[in-house]
This record gives sequence, structure tokens and C-alpha cells, in this order.
Amino acid sequence: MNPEDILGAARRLKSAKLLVVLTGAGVSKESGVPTFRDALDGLWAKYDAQQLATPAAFRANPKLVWDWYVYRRQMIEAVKPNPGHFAISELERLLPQVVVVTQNIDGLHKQAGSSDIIELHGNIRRYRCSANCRGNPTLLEISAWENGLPACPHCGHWVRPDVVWFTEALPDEAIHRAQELSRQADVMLVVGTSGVVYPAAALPGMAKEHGAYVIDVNPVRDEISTIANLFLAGPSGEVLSQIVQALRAMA
Ligand code: BV8
Repeated sequence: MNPEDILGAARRLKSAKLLVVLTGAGVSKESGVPTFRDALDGLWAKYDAQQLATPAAFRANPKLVWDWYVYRRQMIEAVKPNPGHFAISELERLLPQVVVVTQNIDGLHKQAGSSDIIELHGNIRRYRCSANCRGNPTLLEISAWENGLPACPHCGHWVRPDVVWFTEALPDEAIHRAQELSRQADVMLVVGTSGVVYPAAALPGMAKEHGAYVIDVNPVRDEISTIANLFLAGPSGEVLSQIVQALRAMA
């Protein structure tokens, strides 16, 4: 990692009145959570996440999809935020306004202390009635989530995780606030996303169009690197910690 680039990124962040941090599955990788595009392992190896995370898959085989989310939630319950999450939450203490816009459903940004978080794709620990029988969303308290697919206590339809599946609309409030903030951001820090899933993947371009400086952090080049002003190649835990260190030295 080129120290000049780290310093350059820290200087840009230092001058930002509004920093938007857009994260994807890569920011949780160092916590031990496989990314969305990592081949699924174990008993899920024969499935493609993109096929399972759909309403069609749930309609066709609700128990299979439910069990997949139980498996992922058990994995997530067993992990902790990593230095990348903690660096992002520390930015809030070093800069005037930081908003985290995440595609992840693992809740690790909140656990790491970030306070202004937009969850574009929902949260694996929240459940709702699949028919939204009491309004959208009909959230339900499900304590025995490991004991098989439950039915909604109000209407009997299957319960589902309160996450956004492919072909489903993102929560209005979440995506509209994320788009509004992207247009206002002075800097957008993009961390750990392949930049292929829309409408989230359109946010960096939107920010750039409105004058933001876009920094992309990923061990490998991704769809966002091509439009970023600065590409920092490396794992987010390392890169973000170095940026925060440089920022602290400027305080
Ligand atoms: C929508 C929640 C329309 C579930 C997720 C045909 C029909 C309908 C829609 C479409 C269509 N064709 C395209 C679309 C749009 C579609 C889409 O974008 N498809 C893509 C695949 C082409 N989008 C949708 O369907 C969205 N809805 O369009 O609705 C609509 C509008 C109005 C009314 C009705 C309908 C919904 C998209 C949301 C899907 N849900 N997650 C769950 O998680 O189970 S998306 C899923 O992918 C995860 O959230 C994940 O975060 C996200 C994006 O992936 P990434 O986060 O980028 O993860 P990925 O694995 O790809 O990359 C990880 C990166 O990390 C890599 O680059 C890697 O190099 C890097 N990395 C690795 N290690 C590290 C690291 N980085 C840093 N540090 C490290 N150590």
C-alpha cells in the first residue's frame, strides 16, 4: 500500500463535511463472513446465492431458503466486527458527518459502533410476514428461528427474513436517503463491493456526478475502481486502519 495514497485519502477525508461510506460484503470478509460472490461452501456449495436470494426460490422451496438464512445467521452470530468496521466507526469521531450505506445484512457496522447506518438490503436478524398481512413491513419477533420455518401468528403465511431479495424493491426510505446523501457527499469511500448489484452500485457514479471525490478500497479492481478518483488495493481492515492512523496524526 503506497503511503502517499493513504495520505492523499486521509487529506480528502479531513476536508469532507459529509462523508458517505458505501460498503459491501468485502468489509465483513476479515470477520470470517464469506462474500456474496465467494462460492458457497459445505452443504450450500451446490447452490448459487443469487438463485437462493429470490422470492421465486422462497415460493418454490421456503424451507430450503429459510435453512440457508439460519445457516448464514448462525455464522454471523459467531463472528465479530473487524478492524475495517472499527475504523469506519472511528471516522465518525474524527469527521463532522459520516453516514454508512451498507449492502450487508450482518449488522456488524452497528456492533462496531457506527451510529448513522442505512441498511439498503435489510437485516438478517429481522423477520417479517411474507404476506405483510398487517402492512409493509409486518415485522415479527421470532425467537426460535433455529427451529424450522415458522408461520405468521396473524395470518399463517410463512415468515421470512426482512432482507431484500433480487427483483425486490429496496426500502423506499433507505434508497432515497442514500441517493440524496450521495448527491451531497464531498467524499464517498467505497469499501468491499464488486459494484455489480443495483441500485446500490449506481451510488458512486451519482456521487461523482455531483462533485464527490470517490475512493475505492478493494484487494482487486472492481466495477467502481474504473470511476473512482483513487483506488486503494488491499484488504479493508488494513487500508482503513492506515487511513484512520494518518487522520489522527493530522488532528
Ligand atoms: C431491484 C440481501 C427492481 C440478500 C442482496 C432482472 C430483474 C430484476 C432486477 C434485475 C434484473 N437484472 C438486474 C437487476 C437488478 C438486480 C441486480 O443488480 N442484479 C445484479 C446481480 C446484476 N438488483 C435487484 O434485483 C435489486 N432490486 O432491482 O428491484 C424493482 C424496482 C422497483 C420495484 C420492484 C422491483 C435488489 C438487489 C438486492 C439483492 N439482495 N442482499 C442476502 O444478502 O441474502 S444483494 C447481495 O449482493 C448482498 O447484499 C451483497 O452485499 C450484494 C452485493 O455484493 P457485494 O456486497 O459487492 O459482495 P460481492 O461478493 O459481490 O463482492 C465482494 C467484494 O469484496 C469483492 O469485490 C471482493 O474483491 C471484495 N473483498 C474481498 N475481500 C475483501 C474485499 N474488500 C475489502 N476487504 C477485503 N478483505
